[in-house]
Amino acid sequence: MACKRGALIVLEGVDRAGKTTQCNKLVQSLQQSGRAVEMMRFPDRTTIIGQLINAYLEKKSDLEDHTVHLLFSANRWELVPLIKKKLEQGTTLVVDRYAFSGVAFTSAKPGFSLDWCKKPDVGLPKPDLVMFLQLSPAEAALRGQFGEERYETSAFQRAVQQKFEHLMKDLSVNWQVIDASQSVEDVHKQIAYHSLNAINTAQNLPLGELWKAP
Ligand code: NYM
Ligand code: MG
Repeated sequence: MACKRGALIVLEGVDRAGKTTQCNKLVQSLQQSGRAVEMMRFPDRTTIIGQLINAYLEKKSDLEDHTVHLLFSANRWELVPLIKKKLEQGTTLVVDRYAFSGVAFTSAKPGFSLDWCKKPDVGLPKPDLVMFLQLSPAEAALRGQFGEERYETSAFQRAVQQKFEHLMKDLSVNWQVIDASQSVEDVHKQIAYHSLNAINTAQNLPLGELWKAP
């Protein structure tokens, strides 16, 4: 293929770690340096499935826990054709949350194993880089009150953090832990550094499949 593929770059972390701010800054700085880049976020609340998820998160509807887990996964799969097309065209994608949030949030509920939670996302396009914005519950508390959405309590967020820590032990994923307690600018510099490395490496490698044995 003539054109080099874009990189799939994911930002993860508990709520209020600064993912959305940093995704926007990263997209801006990569654009300014002349690179083709677009932002995506999960859940993508604009699709039909996304609207079901949105109503659930806003507590306007109740969904059975397995069901909503599968909807979050389906919301990723429905965007896979677009993700693959963009990457093939040479566009780098900066993604605000991905399957790791899916697994961390559901497995923080009683009765859900990490293993069961990973299954529906096995085979998704594998990110070339996953940056985890690390913020302690104490530091997160300093950033003000939680919103009104489901999952936005400190007890649940602590459980989610522990699940993320399990997921980060998986060395088949290119994890980079970023100290999110630093200034917005300092966090951005590290994110930009890792992203440029990932973009350079990815262009010569085929896109992988998440959580699948090679
Ligand atoms: N969330 C997000 C999940 O529970 N499962 C998933 O697969 C994903 C992608 O949705 N609290 C949760 C994490 C968040 C919430 O995210 C919405 P955001 O970034 O605040 O829109
Ligand atoms: Mg949020």
